[in-house]
Amino acid sequence: MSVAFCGLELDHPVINGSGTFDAIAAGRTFGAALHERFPFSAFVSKTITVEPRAGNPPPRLWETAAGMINSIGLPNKGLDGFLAQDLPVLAELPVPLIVSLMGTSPEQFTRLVEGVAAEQAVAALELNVSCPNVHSGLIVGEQPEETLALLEALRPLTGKPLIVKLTPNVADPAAVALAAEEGGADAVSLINTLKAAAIDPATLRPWLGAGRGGLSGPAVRAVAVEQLRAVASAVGIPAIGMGGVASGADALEMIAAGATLVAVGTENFRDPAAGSRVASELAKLLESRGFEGPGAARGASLDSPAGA
Ligand code: RRO
Repeated sequence: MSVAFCGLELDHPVINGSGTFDAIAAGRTFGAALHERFPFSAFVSKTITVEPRAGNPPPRLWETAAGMINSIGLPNKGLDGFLAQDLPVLAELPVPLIVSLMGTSPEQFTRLVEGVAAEQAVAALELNVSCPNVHSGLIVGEQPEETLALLEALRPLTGKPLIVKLTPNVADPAAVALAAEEGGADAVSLINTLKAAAIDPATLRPWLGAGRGGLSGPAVRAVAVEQLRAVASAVGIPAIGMGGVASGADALEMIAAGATLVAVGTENFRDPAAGSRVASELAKLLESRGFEGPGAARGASLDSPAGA
């Protein structure tokens, strides 16, 4: 089940989606058992920004049929708070650490990359250019030109892997992925959440404090599979596939759509051990289907699998 990803050797292909598993809180709850049976082969932290943020006004969650809408709004301690308080705890995790970053300008991204990449405990960086819940006037990942310019600014700052988290809220995600690759990204991850809203049936006003949010869970999986196939067919860099993965069969579908790694997101809220379960179900499924490992099934659904 081991898999090579951007120079990292991972025990299996299942990781977490950023912001869907609080490893620090889980450590307080589960103690040593968390490290003994850590559910993911690498850990992606919740996105941080340069300055601390309080997040969006409540309510921040709405449960939908087969999913949920979040309007969390990126609450975090800011770069200095993360480095001082969170990183020392996350550095103790038994798997490689990927830190997720978001800025509203190239200068902010530069400060974040410079602050984080120098830390020995950080294996790779994920650039979140796709958060639907922070309204800065420009979502970099909605435009290939902005994505390319951002990568050209950040690429010289670090030799560590840069993963670009793509938005599904565009007509052509493959064009953005290609721009990320051209700018020197090492991998892409997709999908972030789909723009969504819910109306409070009692008041007929928007339920979420911010008026809208991002949809995740099984409801979005078919959208993710379509976009993953399009992106994996277009680029030569590896992709992390996510969007409603809740079982080994879902993970195999992502792998067949071209994913090198698969991230579990919303399902972690229902079952904190979902990552381990998805990985073991995937292992059994691969074996029963006669695949030697996840790599053997990668891109099986594509007309021209990557590397073919
Ligand atoms: O914090 C959030 O509201 C959030 C983020 Br940063 C993101 O990238 N995707 C999402 O659905 N929510």
